[in-house]
Amino acid sequence: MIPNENILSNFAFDEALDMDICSIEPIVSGHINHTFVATQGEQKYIVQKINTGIFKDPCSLMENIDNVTEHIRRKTEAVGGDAKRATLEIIKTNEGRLFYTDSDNNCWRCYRYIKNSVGLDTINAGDLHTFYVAGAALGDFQKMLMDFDASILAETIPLFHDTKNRFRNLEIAIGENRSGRLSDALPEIDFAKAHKEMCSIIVDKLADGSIPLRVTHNDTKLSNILADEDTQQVLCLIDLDTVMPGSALYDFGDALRSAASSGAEDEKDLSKIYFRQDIFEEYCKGYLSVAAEFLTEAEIDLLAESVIMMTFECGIRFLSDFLDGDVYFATAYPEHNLVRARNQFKLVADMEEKLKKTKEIVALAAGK
Ligand code: GN1
Ligand code: MG
Repeated sequence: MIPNENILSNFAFDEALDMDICSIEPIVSGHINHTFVATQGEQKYIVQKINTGIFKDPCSLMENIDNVTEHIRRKTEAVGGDAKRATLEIIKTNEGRLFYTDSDNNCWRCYRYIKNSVGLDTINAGDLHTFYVAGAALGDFQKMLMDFDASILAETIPLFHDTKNRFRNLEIAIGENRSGRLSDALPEIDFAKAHKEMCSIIVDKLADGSIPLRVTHNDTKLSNILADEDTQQVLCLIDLDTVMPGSALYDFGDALRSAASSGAEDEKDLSKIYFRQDIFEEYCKGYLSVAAEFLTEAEIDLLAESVIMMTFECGIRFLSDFLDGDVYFATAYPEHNLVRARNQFKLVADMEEKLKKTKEIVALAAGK
């Protein structure tokens, strides 16, 4: 559904958008929300329809984003930085609200497009230094939010990275077999069951306090890091929908799940999918160049395992959704979620084989 004048006229843009001259282009970004770019002369905005099937409380979602972006804006200004490029600016509605609900109950939000910005995934693909920069960007994000009061954040998706709960959901999906596809996924189900104990690695340590609760981004792929197209300097992390209290390990592990894969998340040819330890090493060095000062020993000890765990978690989420009949992730063809699950499990198996070396890389980068 493309946003029309009835929707766009509710936002306090610099100048009202005139549908005769304004262009609205859909952009493919992620599996969850619908995203468009609205351009009118020099003005450019991101317009998104929030997926309220998944984000059931859009008010809390937008308050989270507003609170976090305000914190980043204040801190950036305090050190004389350019706040307009250090975080996305929410364009409020004419009534000063953070999003607009249309007559069909669709929720819309707008951000100012940061000029000359591109996703880090599109910069110098293949240049290892990009991964160092991405790791440092995650460290900076976490550092910037160290003094943010995480208790004011709502859990926009409850139990989002509670991997034990994700596994329980998989068991329910297997038991219910709602799509009737169970027999297509038997090897993947076996793989998941054989790795069940992996689910407790982070969750149990968070629960018993041996690793700290921190503000986490929860979707740290390279395309969610914006950089200046010319200077290639990192500007900010975007897609703050899942900013919640959690573990720094979620963000590190999830970033490398995608960044350190040799191929796309839905590559069908599994011979092309393996764990890029060279990328892991660069990212880890960049990350620890910032984060070593605030991470605890226990967190650093789990960095290598976190990558396996987060890849496994994503795999079981895709597998559950395949068994449930593709009710969560957007899919382009019927086996898409199964292809994704297989792909993630292939990566898990390769990461497991390489774990000893991966841990040595972490220890070296941490100066141990
Ligand atoms: C979803 O839609 P996107 O790409 O931003 C998902 C992430 C997964 C990712 C896998 C809210 O993110 O957790 O890692 O797909 N986001 C949500 O590609 O579930
Ligand atoms: Mg996302």
